[in-house]
Amino acid sequence: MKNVFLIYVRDKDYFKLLDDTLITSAPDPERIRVMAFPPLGIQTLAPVLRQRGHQVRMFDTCHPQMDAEHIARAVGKEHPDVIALSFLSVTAYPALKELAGQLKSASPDTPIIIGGAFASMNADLILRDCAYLDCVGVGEGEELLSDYLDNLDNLARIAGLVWRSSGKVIRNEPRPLIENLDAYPYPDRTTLPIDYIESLPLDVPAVLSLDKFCTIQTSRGCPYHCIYCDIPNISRGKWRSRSAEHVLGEMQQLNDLGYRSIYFTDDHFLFNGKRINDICGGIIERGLKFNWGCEGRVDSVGVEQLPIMSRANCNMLAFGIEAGTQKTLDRLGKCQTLAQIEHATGEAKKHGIDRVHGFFVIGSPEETAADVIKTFRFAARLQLDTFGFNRLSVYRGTPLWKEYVDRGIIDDRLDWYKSFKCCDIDATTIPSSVINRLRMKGYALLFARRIIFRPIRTWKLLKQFSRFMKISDLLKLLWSPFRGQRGTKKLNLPVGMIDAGLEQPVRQSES
Ligand code: B12
Repeated sequence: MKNVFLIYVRDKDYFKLLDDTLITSAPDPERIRVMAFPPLGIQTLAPVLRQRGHQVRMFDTCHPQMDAEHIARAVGKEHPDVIALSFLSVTAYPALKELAGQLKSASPDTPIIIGGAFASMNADLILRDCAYLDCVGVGEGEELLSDYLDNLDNLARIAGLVWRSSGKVIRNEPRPLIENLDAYPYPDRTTLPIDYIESLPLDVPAVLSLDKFCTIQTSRGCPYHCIYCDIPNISRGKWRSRSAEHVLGEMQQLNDLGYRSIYFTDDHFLFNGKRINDICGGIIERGLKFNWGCEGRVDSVGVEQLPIMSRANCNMLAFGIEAGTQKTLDRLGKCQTLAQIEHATGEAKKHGIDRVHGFFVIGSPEETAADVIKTFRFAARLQLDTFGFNRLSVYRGTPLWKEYVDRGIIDDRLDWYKSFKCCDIDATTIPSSVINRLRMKGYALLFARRIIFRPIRTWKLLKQFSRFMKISDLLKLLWSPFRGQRGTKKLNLPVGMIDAGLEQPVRQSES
């Protein structure tokens, strides 16, 4: 039996404590409400370790009493056998390093193992970069972490572990993907004294509902290869799922615990039509009372399951639309057509999905200003309720990162811990300043078309947002696309451009 501290490390830009002026009475002072996604990774791992006889204490650094100082004090006092740090993406890596340094000095003999998406794709580089870390668990942690706890004195035999031995970084053979995802207990959503509040992405604090909210993962992976996405890398291009029965068992538990809003973090929930049918049929049969949201591709079979999804209280469906020109869709490797986008979003609305959301990226390679305008015009025609237009970013481990390394734009050895906006580093894109201008015009077009052609639906949506939002925040939300770039946010640039003293890639017109 090992005593494990299992810690979810957050990037401070991705959570916001809910100001209790909104809530009259907070039942449990220790308990906090935070606008953030729950830490499903450690919620998933904790019950597995407990089931195997280990003692697990969970921490989420968004809790003021679980920040670095508090955790370091607890580590210094209790000296756990192992500290396991979990974090999601490149943006949280600086916070992770800082915390690891504090925990290592609080208990130098306690080994620190880390894991999560970014860690899995950069294990060797992280161990070379951060001396406070002892090893990295690559990929799924259910078997790997308990294997590690059982073999602390024989690390060479743990598949999927990257560890340090007499100054050398050693990578053990990869651990196969878990075949039977039904084999594990349901995530622990009760131990952490935190209520996670369903909210929109955080540049404007929009509380969507105060219903008891959580996330669930019913399948893993995606077999498609969009050039900007790391998921195929993480899931080795495979799609695997839990059985409908196993998922419904968890949903029954959540329903009975009072959860009334659930978001599926599946990379691609719409992949298997029959399974969707079985899950939705079970939700209806059992009379489960929660609303739920999920994400998927427009070309998936699941689109034909929309009628039963709607009857099963699916009230939010987000599609990876990305662009409104076939040229850019093909450049991004989306393997989907404009017609499929119109069909899927139209079907979703026709079958009563309350909020249909479209994810878009702008500033893609070879995308012109005219293409971006076409994308906004296309979006304006779609049956979407909400939409997000983010400048395309490149992350290590994606095909686009590899392309930029091959084109000599990114130095993989020196830039590995960064992510970049393509429009800041790729000469084939349009400049960021042009994108922001086009985005403002585009949002004006989208808002205008909604108010003129769908006034009732737009009014309903605004009413939904304003239920828990201060009017000032609602106005900030509506005005946010028109505020343009605020202040001089330091650009993330590759060493090659910094050394050349370049602030922008040298574009044809300028050369
Ligand atoms: C849901 C999600 C979000 C949610 C937040 C979820 C959260 N928990 O906070 C939101 C929408 C807020 C979000 C935001 C972002 N995300 Co996101 N997100 C995801 C998504 C789709 C699923 C994550 C999830 O819930 N997994 C389910 C749980 C069970 O899995 P897990 O946490 O990975 O844990 C498992 C293993 O990793 C492992 N493990 C985890 N911790 C540990 C610890 C140890 C010690 C060990 C041994 C193992 C281990 O075991 C667990 C069980 O198997 C992933 C895609 C993916 N498939 O990973 C992208 C993903 C992680 N996100 C990504 C990105 C880029 C971002 C953003 C930067 C996007 C942006 N520009 O805003 C932000 C950053 C947010 C931040 N830093 O907090 C990228 C990361 C790429 C990279 N190289 O860093 C991914 C891979 C998506 C992609 N398309 O490439 N995201």
